[in-house]
Amino acid sequence: MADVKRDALARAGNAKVMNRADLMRRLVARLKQDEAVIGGIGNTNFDLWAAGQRPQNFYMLGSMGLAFPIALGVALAQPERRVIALEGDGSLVMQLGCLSTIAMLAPKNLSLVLMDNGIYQITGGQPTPAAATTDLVAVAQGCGLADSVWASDEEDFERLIEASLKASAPSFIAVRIDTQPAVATTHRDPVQIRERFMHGIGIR
Ligand SMILES: Cc1ncc(C[n+]2csc(CCOP(=O)(O)OP(=O)(O)O)c2C)c(N)n1
Repeated sequence: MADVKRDALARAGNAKVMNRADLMRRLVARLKQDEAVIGGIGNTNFDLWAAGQRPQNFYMLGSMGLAFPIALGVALAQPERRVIALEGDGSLVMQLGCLSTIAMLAPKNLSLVLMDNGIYQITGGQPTPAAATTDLVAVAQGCGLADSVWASDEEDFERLIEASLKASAPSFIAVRIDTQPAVATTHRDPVQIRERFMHGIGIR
């Protein structure tokens, strides 16, 4: 485990600091059609919205740390559908246990994307443990998510996303991002968001 942590920290240290909105556009451009995408509270949500609204997108409002658990539920309920979840580092720290559950249940169709800016940006920029002591790729690996890596730059991110969409095990892709604010704000209508998503994944 010491080696795993050292390797992960080395990759984190080498990872380019990228931009969330740019990565989100690259991610959405790689989607084929039916993939479900779950945005976490705040900035991942906002930049996903800005990258182009799709009925297969779900925008989590209000509670930290629920993007990965919601995505796990969708992935288990619809094993034929690829599911991508986006979460901020502060939110993931609040809900770390979900990584163990995901590793144990091991849905083949789930890609987890961590947007790590090292701060709780939306509430004023307080530092998260990810900025100081906690390497979330090492945590994910320790939880049993073997396919967990830091993206080294934008091209690496696109390659990792592409690979994860074809993978037969859950994957965890972490990116270091800058502190640019999100480029838009999700329209806050929870009922509409839920209904649109249910239609989008064929439940309604
Ligand atoms: C359970 C819970 N605790 C606290 C908050 C207040 N809150 C909303 S967003 C946020 C920070 C989120 O940080 P992170 O996930 O790193 O995303 P970022 O803002 O950096 O994009 C906090 C503390 C909340 N909404 N829910």
